[in-house]
Amino acid sequence: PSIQPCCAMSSIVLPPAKLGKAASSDEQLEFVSLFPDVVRDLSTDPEYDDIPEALKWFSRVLQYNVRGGKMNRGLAVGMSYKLLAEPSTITPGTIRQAHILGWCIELLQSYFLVADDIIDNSPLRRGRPAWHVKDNRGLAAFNDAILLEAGIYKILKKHFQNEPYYTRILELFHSVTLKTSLGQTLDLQSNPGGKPQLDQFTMDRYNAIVRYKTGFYSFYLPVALAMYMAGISDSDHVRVAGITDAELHRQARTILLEMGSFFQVQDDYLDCFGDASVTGKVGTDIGEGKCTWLAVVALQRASPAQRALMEQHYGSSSDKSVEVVTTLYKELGLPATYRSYEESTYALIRMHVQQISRGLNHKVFFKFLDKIHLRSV
Ligand code: GPP
Ligand code: MG
Ligand code: MG
Ligand code: MG
Repeated sequence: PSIQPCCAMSSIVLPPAKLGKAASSDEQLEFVSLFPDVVRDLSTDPEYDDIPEALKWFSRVLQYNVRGGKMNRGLAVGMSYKLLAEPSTITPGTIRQAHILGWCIELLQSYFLVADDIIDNSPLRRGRPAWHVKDNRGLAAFNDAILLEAGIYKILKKHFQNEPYYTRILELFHSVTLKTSLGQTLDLQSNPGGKPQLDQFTMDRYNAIVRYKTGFYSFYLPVALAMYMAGISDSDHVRVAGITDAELHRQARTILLEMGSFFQVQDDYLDCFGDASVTGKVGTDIGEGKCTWLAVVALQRASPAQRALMEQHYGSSSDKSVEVVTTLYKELGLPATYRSYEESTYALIRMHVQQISRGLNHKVFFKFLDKIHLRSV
């Protein structure tokens, strides 16, 4: 796709300090303090000392794109590892390894976001110009996305190649990347050529999109990595009371994918009704004609006249069309429906965690869930 010159929005720059919580806890400080090592591993490699300009650019790409987010995914690896591993195996060294895996997820996330912002024509990310907009970088930003992805495998090799679980985590990164891009494929198939296919905007289709594009990499990946580090290997090995490692992974995946869908519904709601000075991004879903939770619920409720308004305005990025659709969402009562969805889904996921009687420590799930409940960012 060609990149349209990005509207007035590209000049909006918000203070990054407003994004997420400050690194206050020891855990966050510990995690953040490892980032310079990750940058150093990637940008000062003697293997490439014949091309210092490229390494210098790589360092710049990392500094701009990997930092500035909430780091929920990255932090979740260490947090989960401490809850899941045999206490005698938890050392400063293994905690550091868990945090390095956390940074690999943050690299994966930055790779997806650079690509996603090109795809979604989004001008702002984390309160700053999206990378493709910054300094008119345009589609050259796509190469930087590839750099970010390649960085993951270099870090994994350097720090994990001698670990018994190296192949498992490598394959997990590969399979999660495939699942995410298949989710992104479904997301893009909702509006081929920029024309939204409203008759395909069903809740079933929506659920498939968000399960794949968000759930695996944002929720299952961090916990699964911690499980592998803790020796829970996705095999037929029987661990507790007849439960196999494979069963524990299935259990975690089921709950974490539910959480992922919950998170993406929130993301869709905030795209339209969130405060850009808090979310650090400006909504583009209506203009881009995305199959979102709001659009699906609106179409379920719309009268024929309201559906005609959706047909006419959804997928058009003019201020007028975005306003017509936003007003329609309000008339259909979507903000109130969202609030009740958020409460009931939160309660439902909690209940599903509590129903796990034999298996993983419930705190792994609750810590994650409580971070996203009632979020505005
Ligand atoms: C969220 O969609 C999904 C992603 C960021 C995954 C992207 C995956 C790729 C393979 C590129 P979104 O567009 O709603 O996210 P946001 O609101 O943050 O732009
Ligand atoms: Mg997208
Ligand atoms: Mg997007
Ligand atoms: Mg979004």
